[in-house]
Amino acid sequence: MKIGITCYPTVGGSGVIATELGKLLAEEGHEIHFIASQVPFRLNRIYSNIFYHEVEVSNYPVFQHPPYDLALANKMAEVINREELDILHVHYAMPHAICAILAKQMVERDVKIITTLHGTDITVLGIDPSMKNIIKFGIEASDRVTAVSQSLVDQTKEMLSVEREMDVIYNFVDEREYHRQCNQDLRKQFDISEDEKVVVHISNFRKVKRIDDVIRSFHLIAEEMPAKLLMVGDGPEYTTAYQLVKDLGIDDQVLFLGKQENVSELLSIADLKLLLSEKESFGLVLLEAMACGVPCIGTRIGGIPEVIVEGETGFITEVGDVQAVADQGLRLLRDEEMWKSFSRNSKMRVDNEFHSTRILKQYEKLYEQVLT
Ligand code: GMT
Repeated sequence: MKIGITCYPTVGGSGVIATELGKLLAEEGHEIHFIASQVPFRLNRIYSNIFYHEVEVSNYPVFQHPPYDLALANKMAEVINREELDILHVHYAMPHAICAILAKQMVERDVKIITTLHGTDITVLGIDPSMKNIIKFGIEASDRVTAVSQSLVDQTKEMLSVEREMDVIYNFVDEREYHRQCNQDLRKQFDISEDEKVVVHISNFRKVKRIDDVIRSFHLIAEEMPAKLLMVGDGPEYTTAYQLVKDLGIDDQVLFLGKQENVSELLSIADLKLLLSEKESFGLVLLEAMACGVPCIGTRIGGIPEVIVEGETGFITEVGDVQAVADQGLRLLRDEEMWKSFSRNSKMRVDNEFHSTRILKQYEKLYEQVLT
């Protein structure tokens, strides 16, 4: 098949999934055309059957706001025609789904539009009155719609009053990259002693991630046992988080590592992963951690309970209940047998439910269905 893919090319779960999917599809022999504003950051090697088409936006002085969305639709139409695309798969509804529909109207070709919803396109933008109706339009006019969790399907139906059928296709990780590696040297580099447990948080440090809760939970854990917290990522809450760590006097135990590329190396030295968000349609970072055998504690919201199995691969706590996070974290970190079994179960769950081959097949089946 000839498949166009549009995504946000910078760091973020939706861009990661879109790019990894494109790579897997290319490995299966499909011809892939990325249409985006930059080369997707995970497109880190050459494939003879992956092409990149850059969207160029005119900066003509009369435009108060450069019309990126129209330039994207124009580029999509051009690529659909020239490359004879069968499918245009867009990740993140706003504005990609709407641009794809506009592009389809511009061409003669009966290209099929698949939209994958990733979360904030619905849970944040879907409640913004300036965008709600156009997002609903994009979803309703797509040929097929998928969402990364059942929770996201339910929220989309409820928040946007959408009645159409939507498929749940879960996220996945590339198992070749995400697996536990032995890396004692990295522990030494971070000055982590043998008796210290390593807790990790990875995010874009936005408000929805409730970084304060991560730090406060860790503080309670670190009062009871030697531990270090690795904070990976960057974003608007970075400065506040840094200040809280100072105020709590735990700056020796909390390491802010900024954005990192080889996250699986860091996860390989971790004992516990915390994701305590108030909104999270899936939580790809949980899957990345689980693939590296790291048990997770997450909040009972969105898609998190579809990823973590309570009492088997990790624990689920209520939003804001930092004491419960610390209690469950300590229980797990103190009980070696429990930790080993959670670690094994996590890895097994990724292999059984979220294996890249399984998810790839689900997308391929969807493409075949829509084309027949
Ligand atoms: O806010 C983020 O975490 C980034 C955002 C994105 O657009 O990449 O992530 C969303 O999509 C990811 C991939 O499907 C999901 O794993 C995240 O849970 C989702 N984020 C939210 O729902 C807040």
